[in-house]
Amino acid sequence: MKLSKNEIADFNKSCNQDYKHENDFLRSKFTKKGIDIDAIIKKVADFQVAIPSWALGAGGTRFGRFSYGGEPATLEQKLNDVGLIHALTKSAGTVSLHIPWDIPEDINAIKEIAANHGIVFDAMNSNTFQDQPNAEETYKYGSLNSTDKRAREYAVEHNKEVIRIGKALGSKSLTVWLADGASFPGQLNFQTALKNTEDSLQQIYAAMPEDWKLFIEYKPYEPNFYSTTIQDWGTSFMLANACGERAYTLVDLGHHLPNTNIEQIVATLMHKGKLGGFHFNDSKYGDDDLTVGSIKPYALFLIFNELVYGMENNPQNPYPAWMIDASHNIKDPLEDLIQSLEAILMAYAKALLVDQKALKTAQLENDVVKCQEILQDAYNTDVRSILKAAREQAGGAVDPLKAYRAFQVRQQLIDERGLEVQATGL
Ligand code: LRH
Ligand code: MN
Ligand code: MN
Repeated sequence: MKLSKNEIADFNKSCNQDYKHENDFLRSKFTKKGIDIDAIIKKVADFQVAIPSWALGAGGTRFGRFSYGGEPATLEQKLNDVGLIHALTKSAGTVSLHIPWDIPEDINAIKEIAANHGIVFDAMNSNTFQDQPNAEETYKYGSLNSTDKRAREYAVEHNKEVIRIGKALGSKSLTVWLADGASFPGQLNFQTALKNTEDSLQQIYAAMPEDWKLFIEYKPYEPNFYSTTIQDWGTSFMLANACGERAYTLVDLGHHLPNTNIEQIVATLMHKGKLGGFHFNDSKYGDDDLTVGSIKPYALFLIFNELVYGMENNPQNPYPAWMIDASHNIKDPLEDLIQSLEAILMAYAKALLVDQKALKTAQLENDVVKCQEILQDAYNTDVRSILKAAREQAGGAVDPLKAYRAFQVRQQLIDERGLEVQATGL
C-alpha cells in the first residue's frame, strides 16, 4: 500500500486547526526573546532520521517473540514500510540497512523503490555478531578482536562486502558495532583484543571510498557480560583517532551504564569534531531499545540541547547521522516508530527554544537558578503545534498516528502480506 499526497492533504483538512493559533501564541511569546518560531518550524521540517530496516517487524526478547501481522518479509516490503512512515511524518527520509539481513538481490530495483518513496540510504551496518548459515569461520569468541587470525580476516572481509553493497546503493557511511568481548575474567587478554580490533578497523577504514565515514559504536555490556572490547566512548574515540579523520564515534542512547551523563559525552565529542552518528531509543535499565522519549524525556531534551549547541558552534564536527535504534515487543512497530519520531522532534524543537544568549549571560554571572529556569522554560513549552505546522508544510500528516489509524494501515498490510510472516532481523 502507498499513501498519496492528496489522501494526506484531505486528512489534514479534517484535523483540528487549533495548532495554528497555538503557534501564533508561541510567536508572540518567543519573538520577545529574539527566537524565531518560523525558523524553528523550518528546522524541524528539515530534520530527517533514518529508520533501521530491522525495526519494522516485531522484535523479541530472549524469552520469546510475538509476531505482528503484516510484517515485511523482504527488503522491498521494508522499504515500503519506511515509505509509509515517511509519507505520514516527512521526517523518515532515510533508511539504514543491516547486512546480511538486507542483502539486495537487484540493486537497481531496490534503488528505484527507495527513490519512489523519496528515501535515501544512510549508514550501512555490518554484522559480525551472528554466524550465518555456511559461515567459514565462527564469531563465537569474537570477530575483529578474535584470537584467531582467520576469524578476524573473515570479519574484515564481511565489512568490505558491506561497503561494496553500500556503495552500489549510494550510502556514504559504515557503522561497526562489535559484540566482541569476554563473559568471564581471564578469557581475553584485554590489550591483545584491543590491538586486534584496532588493526582490523584500520583495514576496514582503508577499504572505504574517500567520501565515506566510519562510525564506531560502543556498548558497555551484552551479549558479553564481563567485558566488551569497545565498551565506552573513550575507547571508540581512541580507535576512531587511530583510523583517521573520517572515523567517528557513534552514540547509542541505550549503550550506557545507568545515570551516565550522555549530554556531556555529546558535548565532548562535538568539541573534538568526533560525533559521527547517533542511535535514538530509551531505556530504564540497559539496552532496552524502548520508544524514544517514553522513559526519560528530560534527559533527551538535555542531550538535544548539547546537539543543537554543537551543530551551531562546532563546525569541526560533521552533521551527525541520526537513526532510531528501537525494538518493539508488544507495540505495532510502525506506530512505535511514529511515536519515536515525534519524541525526537519534540526534544529538538524544545532545544531550539532555549534562549542561548540569556543562558550564556546567566552562566557568566553564575546565576545557577536562572540557568535552570532558562532550560526548563524551553522544556516546559508545549511544542506539538510546531511539529504539526512543520509536517503540514512538508506535505505530511498533521497528526501521523491518527492518520495511520484512520487509513487502517496495519489492516491493509495484513490483507496484503498475511498474518504469519516474519521480518529478518533481531
Ligand atoms: C547493538 C545495536 C547496534 C546493532 C543494533 C541491531 O545493541 O545497538 O547498533 O547494529 O543494535
Ligand atoms: Mn545501536
Ligand atoms: Mn543497542
